[in-house]
Amino acid sequence: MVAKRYLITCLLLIISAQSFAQQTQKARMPEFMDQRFGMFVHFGPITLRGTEIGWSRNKEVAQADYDSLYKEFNPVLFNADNWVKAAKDAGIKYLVITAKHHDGFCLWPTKLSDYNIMNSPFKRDIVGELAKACKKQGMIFGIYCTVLDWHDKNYPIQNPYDSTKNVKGDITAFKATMKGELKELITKYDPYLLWFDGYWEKPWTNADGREIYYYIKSINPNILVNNRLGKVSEVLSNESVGDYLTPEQRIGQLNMNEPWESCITICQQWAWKPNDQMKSLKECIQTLVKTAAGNGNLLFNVGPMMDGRIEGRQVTRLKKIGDWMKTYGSSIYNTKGGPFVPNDNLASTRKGSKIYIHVFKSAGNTLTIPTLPNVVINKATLFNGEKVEVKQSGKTIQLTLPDKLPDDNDNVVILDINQDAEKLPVIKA
Ligand code: FHN
Repeated sequence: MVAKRYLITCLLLIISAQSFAQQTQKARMPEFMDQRFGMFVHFGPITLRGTEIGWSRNKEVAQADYDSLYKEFNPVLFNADNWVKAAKDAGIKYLVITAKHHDGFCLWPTKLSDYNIMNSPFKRDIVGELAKACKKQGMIFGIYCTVLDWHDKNYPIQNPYDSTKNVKGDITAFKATMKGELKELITKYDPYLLWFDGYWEKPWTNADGREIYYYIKSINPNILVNNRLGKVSEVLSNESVGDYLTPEQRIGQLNMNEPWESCITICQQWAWKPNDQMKSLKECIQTLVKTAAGNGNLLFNVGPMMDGRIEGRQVTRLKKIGDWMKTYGSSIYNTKGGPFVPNDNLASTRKGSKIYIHVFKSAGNTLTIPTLPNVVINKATLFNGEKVEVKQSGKTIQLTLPDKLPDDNDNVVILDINQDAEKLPVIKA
């Protein structure tokens, strides 16, 4: 009888913990999605070679060489405040650092492994200094953690390019290490979100992902966790593990029902690469706009150099994005995507009784959009207040744009309508 009562109490506790987790995460998610623009930072000893983090191990860089790079890793010009300032100057609201990537090197003084920053010549807590700088400058702080770890002897896959190097491993011990590291990261740096990655290899199961997910929520139910702990990544379902979707190196489809965030590089590689091809200002701005217009966040990646600085040309590009956001930010932050499905010519965001039409290409100075059911457009203007003529004919609306548009990257027409635009159905433009 006592055992039965004890069992029921435990079950009630777990259920209430789970529902409390869902409630608080539910509260944080809309706030997170209002931020719309984040900075992803891929950083580690591999910057000494300029090849890709994790994946160049056993490829461009021999394993023994790769695993010894930390002995030379000394980013003396690393200044967390400068990284956060570069992000803020771009209009970025949250920052996610790769505390541990697939190569297993830890950028914080973990007790779980000697393969960490305190055993490099640098001997400073990069994760800790970034967490502090973010708090000081009012930037939301997030932490990237790999699931797979090719450096950990308990993880069966030691070299993804050569299965003959696989070992028996011990996933239970591997998960214990992961839990220990997560406990350190959560209790020491209080991250707003945890960004997992590397769930795709055989040794890792959906059940493993779920176990770690509830372990995290048992420490802090508020923490948001992306959908890369489990094995299901395309949808949010009872099967999937995680709070939001993460399309990679592409702008996600318009999705008004499930929170999503696209992670995209400002150059080509995630970690720093000398002379890596960088996206143009127009491409950067239109990538952000099309993501927001699809109702998603953009996590924009930079790879700082081996000396700890973010390349000057990337800082300049970010600043110019910030200049654009200074004018047009209200058409991005705290808005919803739609009602028009983005295409090569236009995209739209909306807030209250305003619809922001983002014009990428227009036929001459006329832009045609589909009529919005039962909607009256009270006024149409550019952001600088210039009037835009509206003519409705049949199923379409013609907007007559000024001959000279104020912005080369993306011009925004504000439609003031007679109702809450956020309640309008999605329409193909
Ligand atoms: O393998 C990683 C890659 O290095 C990078 O971290 C990206 C970022 O989302 N994710 C993985 C590739 O899918």
